[in-house]
Amino acid sequence: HRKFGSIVQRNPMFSTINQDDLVYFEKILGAKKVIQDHEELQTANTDWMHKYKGSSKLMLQPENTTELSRILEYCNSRCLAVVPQGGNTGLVGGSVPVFDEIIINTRRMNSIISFDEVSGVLVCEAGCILENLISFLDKKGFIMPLDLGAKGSCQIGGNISTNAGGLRLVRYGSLHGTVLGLEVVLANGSVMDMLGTLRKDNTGYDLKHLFIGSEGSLGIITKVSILTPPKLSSVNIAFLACQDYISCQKLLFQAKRKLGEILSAFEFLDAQAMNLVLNHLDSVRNPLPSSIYNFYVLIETTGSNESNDKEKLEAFLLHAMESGLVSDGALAQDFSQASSFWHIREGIPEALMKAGAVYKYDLSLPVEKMYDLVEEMRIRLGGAANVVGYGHLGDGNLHLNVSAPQYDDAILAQIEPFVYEWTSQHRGSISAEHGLGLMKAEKIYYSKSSETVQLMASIKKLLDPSGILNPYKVIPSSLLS
Ligand code: FAD
Ligand code: 2HG
Ligand code: ZN
Repeated sequence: HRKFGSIVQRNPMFSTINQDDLVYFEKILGAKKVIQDHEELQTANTDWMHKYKGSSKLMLQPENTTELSRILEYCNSRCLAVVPQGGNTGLVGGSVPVFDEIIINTRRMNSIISFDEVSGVLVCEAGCILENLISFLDKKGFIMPLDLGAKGSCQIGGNISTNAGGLRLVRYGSLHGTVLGLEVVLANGSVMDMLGTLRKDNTGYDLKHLFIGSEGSLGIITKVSILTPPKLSSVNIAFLACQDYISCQKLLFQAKRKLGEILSAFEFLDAQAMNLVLNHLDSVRNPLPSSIYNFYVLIETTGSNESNDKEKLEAFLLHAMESGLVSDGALAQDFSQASSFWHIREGIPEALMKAGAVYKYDLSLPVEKMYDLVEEMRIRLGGAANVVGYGHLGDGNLHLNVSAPQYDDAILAQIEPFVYEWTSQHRGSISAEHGLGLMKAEKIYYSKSSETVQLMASIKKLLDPSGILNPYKVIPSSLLS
């Protein structure tokens, strides 16, 4: 089984499903939550990019923690491998089976359990779709501390399992800070109630952190408690053009100082990313059509004083233009214009999909070095592919994407291992926010020491001795056999 450079073999220790298994699952779940329909399975076996495809014959959709616990207890006793799946928007091949693993989809676990308007703590089930949580909170005058382009499909359980970063991390921090509690079902079916709602709790090891970002390899998240910030009245968005990357960097430096307490997003895209969106997404219009620029920056501010915030942002922009950092810019005048600016940035992954084959790299790098990699990659590939750079500049997170008409081993050989070696040499991370999944399980050593990886493997073996949870992902398989 060859998946974009890495060869994986089915672990012969795993059983294959038989008639007795199906009878058991139907008995505990009822027939409608035991899915064998070819079309539904086809969708669930295929990832968002249509790059990773499994061959699972079974998807289970438990409705509550008890059902999920009984499924896992049984799978563990039978040595049946499983893949936890939320919205299936993951970008590293982590959310689909590699072979015939049973898909455990959390979409039916989608209730909001409680919301405390004083503390802003939301407690809900893991299968709640992010956008539904955003809408629920909006009515209460709150927002989710994370936002991302996949919000219409991704689930909060999937977000936490990947430790998704997204568009507002620069302001509200990572999920390791905002997730206050989790309920998790372990491989053997035992339910870990860590669903605290407290900001502060230093009673021993804070084990919930093990499950934030572990991509379903240690347990399945069933409930979540998360701290949500109040919705503030004044939001402003500017779409700016810069002629060179150094200006983008200087703009970030200035924005952190001059917009500090109201800065809520600082995103960038290069001309190649802008062109992709303009060429492939019908609804997108260029807000700065008078010229072609090398870089675009999207700055959002969120605060509580409309006149003050706007004045502050306008003064910042005026200064940035006068000093030559910004060549052109537009300030959204209403909600619809603000959405159209966001649509450009959030639409890049979709535009890349429409353009053909895509090789994705999600890297943390020192901001001053980040764009050198994009330029070096362009030189390496010559005209063979379109190299696109964009991402969460405010967080030091580059999304390097290589777009080609079709997948081609010769292109891949030009990109890897170069991209990982380069990142490692600059002490970056080969997975800033998407996770390792199947794509990068074997590449973990580029970002982690062997002692650290060994400890991860020991933890995995402790929590999941038979290795049934999301096999072949995150940790090199050789360490788990
Ligand atoms: P899935 O894709 O279903 O699963 C992801 C991983 O989590 C898998 O390993 C799966 O096994 C595991 N998992 C899922 N649910 C559970 C659970 N309940 N318990 C345990 N394990 C579970 N990511 C960012 O960080 N920032 C972005 O800005 C961003 N933007 C995106 C934009 C687009 C258009 C797309 C398609 C993806 C984007 N992503 C982004 C990728 C991101 O990882 C996912 O969108 C999201 O966090 C995954 O949620 P999901 O419910 O779809 O999970
Ligand atoms: C984003 O920020 C997502 O848009 C996707 O994390 C990144 O497509 C990518 O490489
Ligand atoms: Zn991103």
